[in-house]
Amino acid sequence: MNIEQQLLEIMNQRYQKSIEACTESELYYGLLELSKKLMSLAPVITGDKKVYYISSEFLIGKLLSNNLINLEIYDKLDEVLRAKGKSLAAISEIEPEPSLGNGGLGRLAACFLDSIATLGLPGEGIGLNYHFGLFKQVFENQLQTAEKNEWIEKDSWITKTDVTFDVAFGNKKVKSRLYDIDVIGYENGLNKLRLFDIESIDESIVKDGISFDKNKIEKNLTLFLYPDDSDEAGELLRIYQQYFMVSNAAQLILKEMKEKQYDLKKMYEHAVIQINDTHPTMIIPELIRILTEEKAFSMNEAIEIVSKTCAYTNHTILAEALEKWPLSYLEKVVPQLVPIIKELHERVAKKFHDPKVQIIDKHKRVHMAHIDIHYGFSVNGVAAIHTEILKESELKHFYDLYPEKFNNKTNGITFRRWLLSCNRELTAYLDEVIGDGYKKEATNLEKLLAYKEDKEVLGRISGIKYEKKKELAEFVKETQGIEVNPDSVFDIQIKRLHEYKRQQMNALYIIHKYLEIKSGLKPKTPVTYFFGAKAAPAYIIAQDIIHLILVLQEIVNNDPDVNPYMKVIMIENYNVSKAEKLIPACDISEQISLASKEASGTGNMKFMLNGAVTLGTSDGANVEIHELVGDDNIYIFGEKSEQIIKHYEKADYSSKKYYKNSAVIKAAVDFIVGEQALAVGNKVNLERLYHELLSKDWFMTLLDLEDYIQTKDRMIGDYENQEKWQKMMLINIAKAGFFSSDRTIEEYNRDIWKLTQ
Ligand code: 26V
Repeated sequence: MNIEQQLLEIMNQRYQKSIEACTESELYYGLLELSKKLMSLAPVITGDKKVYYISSEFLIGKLLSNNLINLEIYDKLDEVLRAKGKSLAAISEIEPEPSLGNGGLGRLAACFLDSIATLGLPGEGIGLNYHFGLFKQVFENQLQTAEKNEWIEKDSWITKTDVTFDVAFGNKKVKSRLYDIDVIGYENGLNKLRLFDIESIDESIVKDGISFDKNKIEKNLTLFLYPDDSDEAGELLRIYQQYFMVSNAAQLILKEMKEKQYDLKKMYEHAVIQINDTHPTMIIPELIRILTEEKAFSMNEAIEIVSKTCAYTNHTILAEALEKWPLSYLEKVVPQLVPIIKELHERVAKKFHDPKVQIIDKHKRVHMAHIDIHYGFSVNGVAAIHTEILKESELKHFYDLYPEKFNNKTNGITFRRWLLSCNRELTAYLDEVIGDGYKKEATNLEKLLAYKEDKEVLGRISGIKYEKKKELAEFVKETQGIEVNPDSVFDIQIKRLHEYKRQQMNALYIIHKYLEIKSGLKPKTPVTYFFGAKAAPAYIIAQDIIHLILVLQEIVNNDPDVNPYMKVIMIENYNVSKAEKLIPACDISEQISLASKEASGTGNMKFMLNGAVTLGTSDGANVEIHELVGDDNIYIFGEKSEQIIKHYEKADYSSKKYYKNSAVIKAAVDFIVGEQALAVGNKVNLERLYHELLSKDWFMTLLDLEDYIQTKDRMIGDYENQEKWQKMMLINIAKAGFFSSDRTIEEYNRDIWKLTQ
């Protein structure tokens, strides 16, 4: 039976209707059934050794379109449905987006699962099945409010398995169940994402917004991703979640080892565990505990086996994101791990006397990253500059001890989602011009360079950009009721809200432009400034920055003097699906973190691949983008990481100095607490942000502000020269091949995992 007949049969069985008569929703569920059936027939990827990618987040996005692409039936189905007056793109919209991740770390895990399967490598993701996941963001009175994000439906990609385990904590025991989501490689076989849940979950304990009783572990353990940890109960819950994740992972891995009759002594020949940031670190003491207590290994043997199996990826140098749990909390939640952790600590303390490399510090806090580094065989950063900073400053003391463990794996993105699926028009045109070889070997995109002076090709690429801008404008009109001019420059900053990412610097630029226009300086080119960002509910200054952006949206968009020249759009509840609409429509990609602070960034890669030009600091993967496209095809500004690190060492940065010495900076900062802003916004939020910028400004916004303004003005000016701009677009697309996550995964496999095929 061909695909069309199979779909007809499913629709007929489910709804006794023809395709023409079915609703988009009915067609979605029919296609879900069809895809699941086809995926179940795909060959399971097997091998002697498997990678287990343990992660607290998997930001997988909607799956229908991607799975159809990877099954190689998207185009055919698109054609069949179109002939019957239906749109596959519209049908795909029906799917609720899984809420299993927060930001870059979770999205990277999802891209990696796609690439692992695409390369035919045996591997699975292991994580948790959060019922409400990351909160849903709703704007009310120019403030972010948080609601539960209900995404799990009866009929979905998730398959309930009959695998259950017991997980014991110090004072209680819960039963877990395994749920699977199939991961199909592009023109390849099948792997799985394994998500654990508690059997006794109780969704009804969530009261207004996202509040719930944090002490009822048996009911709440898998309700939310990163529940508020501003009190002790919240921190304990995080530890419960983490141990639940790794206890299940350990039981699953050992179950497989047993089924395959592998010798546990040689576990590392069959399993490699990639620890995604510090959240899954307890897998190390947990495996050692099981091997010594239940499998009769000596402590020495157990430590050796586990250390040869586990590898750690660091995703941030921000001290506050490097987890340090009070030993007393671990004693409460996982007392069974405490003797193991103490033993691991003792061994380190005996060998090394430097307090900076100890596992338990003098305040009796357990440094999770230190466990990973001492007792794993690999430590990797996620972009060249990030790994260098780890080696030379943040983790220098460890690098001195174990230089051989450190390696870099510059992040990547799956082109299936971030080009083939989200920008079908550009994909089709690239196929026409350079053939489709880039889909298997991404660096083939360089073939495009032969056309960098070709007016026809440049015009077509820019025409596709214009179509995507019109689509985004329509979407914004429909969802948020704001009129957007597709002839304006689309300047986009979408990422988690954090002071180091400096959304506040972008906001200050907007204020500066607004004041310029009000004073009569009319720009040639209109610009639409887009933001998308969620802020952790307990992160006060981040909430204030969102407030400022929403206040600016209100002021700017309702001022007829400036309206023809600028608009501000804060996208509500930014998520993967919205990124898929924003990225193809972008002209200016904002990557403006304080140098040294953004480990890599992956949005920067997605934008580049879709023909946006980067406005960025020398940070994370921007540095590698810069090297690839050259000075003429990127706009780099701001102080370099070496200088920034020195500022921190010397503690010599004073934001007030910049404020006093520059009339432009002063005017922009003062606007935050000026009459106009206070007429629209809240005094408390705006004043707090104003004082933060003047008294602390830990991430040095004012340091780079003038350079940012000048560089951005020059960039917008260059947009006028369309010939120049289009060439930059083409070169960015052509050079994006390096950032395919297939390349990243090949490197992980070559240097760390060493899986045989
Ligand atoms: C830490 C914490 C600490 C407690 C509160 C909740 C929470 C959530 C996440 C994290 C880890 C953040 C690390 C992270 O997301 N890093 C990002 O990783 C991306 C993929 O490597 C990278 O592109 C980004 O630059 C980096 O910020």
